[in-house]
Order: sequence, then C-alpha cells, then structure tokens
Amino acid sequence: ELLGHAESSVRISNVSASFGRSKFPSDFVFGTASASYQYEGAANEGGRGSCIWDTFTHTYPGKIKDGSNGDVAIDFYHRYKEDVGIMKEMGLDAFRFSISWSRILPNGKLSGGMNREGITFYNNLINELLSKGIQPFATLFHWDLPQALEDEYGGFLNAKIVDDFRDYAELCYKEFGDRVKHWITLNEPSTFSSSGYATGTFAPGRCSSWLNRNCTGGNSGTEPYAVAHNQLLAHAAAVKVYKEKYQASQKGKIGITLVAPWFVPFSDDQSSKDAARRAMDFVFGWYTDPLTYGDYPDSMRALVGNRLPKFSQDRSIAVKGSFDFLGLNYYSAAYAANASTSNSVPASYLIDSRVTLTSQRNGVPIGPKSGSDWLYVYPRGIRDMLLYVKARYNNPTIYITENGVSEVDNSTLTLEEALRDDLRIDYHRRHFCFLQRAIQEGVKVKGYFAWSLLDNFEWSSGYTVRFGINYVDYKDGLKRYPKHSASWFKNFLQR
Ligand code: PSG
Repeated sequence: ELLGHAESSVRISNVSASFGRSKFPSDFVFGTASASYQYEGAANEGGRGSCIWDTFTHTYPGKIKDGSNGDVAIDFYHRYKEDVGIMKEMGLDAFRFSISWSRILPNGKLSGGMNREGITFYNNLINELLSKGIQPFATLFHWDLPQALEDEYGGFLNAKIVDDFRDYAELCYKEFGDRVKHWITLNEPSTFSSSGYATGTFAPGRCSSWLNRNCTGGNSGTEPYAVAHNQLLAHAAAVKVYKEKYQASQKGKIGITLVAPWFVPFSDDQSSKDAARRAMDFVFGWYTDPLTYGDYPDSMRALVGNRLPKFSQDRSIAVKGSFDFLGLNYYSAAYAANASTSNSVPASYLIDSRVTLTSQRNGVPIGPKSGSDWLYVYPRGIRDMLLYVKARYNNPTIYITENGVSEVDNSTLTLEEALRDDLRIDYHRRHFCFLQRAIQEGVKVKGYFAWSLLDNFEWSSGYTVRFGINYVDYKDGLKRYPKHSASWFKNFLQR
C-alpha cells in the first residue's frame, strides 16, 4: 500500500512530458534575448555611426578567435520580420533586444544630431513584435558605445558619460516608450568593465602594460573601478529621468541587467566559504550593493582601498533603490578558494578579490562542459543564486534576462547533425526545474529569457561558438533552421 503510493508518485514526477509553462505563474513571461552588435549587422547602413566594437574588431582581428566582426553579423537589421516570425512560431511571449546607441545618435550626443533612419528601424521592430503579440524588452546599452564618445573623452572612463547616456535614454523613452513597457539600462556592466578594462579582451581593449596583452593602454588596477562607478551613476541618471518624466504616463518598468553567476566553496573550510562570498561581491555585489544599500560591499572597500571610488552622499542616495526590477543573467558556476597573495604581483581587479576560481575539483568538472570554456552546466546554481539574492538584497523583483548554453561550431557536421542540440534541451529543462523551485520558495521572478533566439557573433569567440536555439548557416546566406531545442521550447510553451 505504502510502497505502491511511493512508486506512483515517483512515476508522476518522472513524467517530464508534463513539465511545461503551466507549472509557472500564469503571468510569467517567456522570451529569448539578443543584442544589437551581435545580431544586427548593417554596420555601415542606415546612417549608423561606428561603435567601439567596430573599432576593436577591425583594429585587432587577432583578438577575435576567427578574426571576424559584426559588420554583417546575422543581418537582423534586414531579417527582423522573419525572425519575429520564428518567435511567433515557437510561442514566445517576449523578446529582449538592445538598441544601438550609435544607430540613434551617430555621434553619441544629442547635439550631434539624431538619425531618423535608426529610430525608424526600432519602430518597425517594435511594431512587428507587438503585431505578433510579443512584448518588447529593450536594453539601452549592450556594450556598443559610440566611438565618438570614446574618442572625445574616453567613454565610460569619464563622468561626462552620465549626461550623454541620460540624454540618449530619454530620447529612447520619448520615441519608443509608448510601446516599450520594460527598459533595461545596462547589460552586464561588470563584464563590460572587467573585460574591457582589466583583461582587455573586450572593447575598448584596455589593460595594464605588465599583462603584455597588446592593450591600447590602461590600468587594470584602477580603470575597472572608475568605469563601474560611472556606469552606476549613468544608470541612476537614466532611471531618474524615466521616473520623473515618463513613468506615470507610459506606465512601464525600468531595471538593470547584471551577470549573476554562482560560486561553490572549493572545500568545507571557512576560508573557501569566505572566498565564494567574496567572489560574489566582486562580480555581483559590486553593482547590487550600491543599488540596494548605496555603497560597495565591505569586502571590496577593504581589499581595493583607495583605488575604489567613493560615493558622495547625494550620489549614494541617487543610486540606492534606482530600479523596479533586477535582470539577472545566469549561465554557470565555478568553485572558489582562498588565494594567497604575492607582493610581487601588481594590484589589479584580476586579483583584488583574493579568490582562485576553478571549474574542476580533483579532476571532476562542476558539470558538463559547453562550447565556451567558462560555461559548465550547473542548474542548481540558478536556485542557489536566486535564494542568495532574495536573502541578501531584500527580495527584489527579478527577470532572468539571459540563460543558455553553447556548442562549438563544427564544420564537419551535416546540417541535420548540427541541429541536434540535446545538451541545450537538457540545460533549459533542468534550469526551469530549479527556477520553478525558487519561485515556489518566494523569489519574485517574473520572466525568463533564453540566450539566444539565434546563433550570433559571440564577442571574442566570433562565430566559433553557437548559443542559438535556432541555427544560422553562415556558409549559405545566413539561412535560419530550428534546432531540436526550438521544437522542445514550442512544446514546453504549449503545456
Ligand atoms: C556571461 C556570463 C559570463 C561571462 C560572459 C557573459 N560568465 O559567467 O563568466 S556575456 C553574456 C552577454 C551576451 C553573451 C552571452 C554569452 O550578455 O552578450 O553573448 O552572455 O556569453
């Protein structure tokens, strides 16, 4: 009797075919995510001004794995209607895209004139989405800074960026805010500042000369922190103008997207537990602490010292609470252990946290490896991370704005073989299970965006890594084909 009952409940929970969107709140939003530089192409069309990723990829093709760039990317600028059709066919509710700042303001500033053709492109995209019943979620800045602002004053290194970003944001609210009800100011400011200014692997490619990485200049010990500070102030200024002038009439919400990884203590020692917590502070608390409490984490203030900018009282107040929701990008987890310091190594963001991160323990990876060397599949991390955010940051409203997995481009496969992405189906199914648990445990997650709708330009990996739920055939006119995961999503969204 008892055994029979246990068996049948096991059987029921194993019927994975019944796991679908009906297990989520009825107003929960499912979408896919994208970014302008990775998708649009048309780099020299429609009056677009150049951005720092144009400069970076063209000046240093050797820093992109296949020497490629986003000049054409996946030509979303011309194919957006077909791609919105793919979303509709999959049954998605929402689409996250970013607006190319230099397509709207080719010189970066209002005073340099706005480009009507660029505004028309986003109007067309937004209208196409809405006509198919798909909600637009717009990111204002996904790393493609107008080159003009980099040239004029060093971009995000200079506090002048705050006013220019605010003006650009306001123009977007004016032009698109009647239809866009979810705004994201910045995408992963932490990745932008650490990869652009500490390692130099992303545009604008700055780092300390002692790293010997052929950087354009820079200081990995100070610039990442200065950039982060200006990002926070720019974000706060853009939110302020939305709240003061647009939110009441447009009735939208505004937030910021942060990379939210998870770190597992390498051992049971307190030193490993402390290291995991410090690792979270240096990647995530760097932004979330100021946004929630008005100042940087204690660990950062202690370890970075006077290289960490200070918030004046009014700036602290301006940043604190400046969001309606947090967008969190969760992909993976790593082990964290305490790192011993060496005085012979110059100070830099790369070692300030005193943490050693690894993907393996005793030769065993933390989870299945993807096509990206930093991405190991660790689904329970999404729940652990969400519970951490709920507990530590006053239970904010959250959207998962990215979650996804990659495979390496393999030209020896037939098209049919390349569409078989079992790892991706498994990845999303398992992340949905842990996400659903976190929601049941009281985390206020309102939506989920998979990265990505289509294969696209994966920054320094170029086109060698594929994150798409749909395949792009780079050898045959950028034709789109659904991978198996596209059918899996469609099925999930019908249940
Ligand atoms: C995300 C997460 C990590 C590194 C880079 C990203 N991590 O945990 O080490 S970048 C992020 C980005 C998007 C990328 C996508 C995949 O917002 O543009 O294409 O993830 O890398």
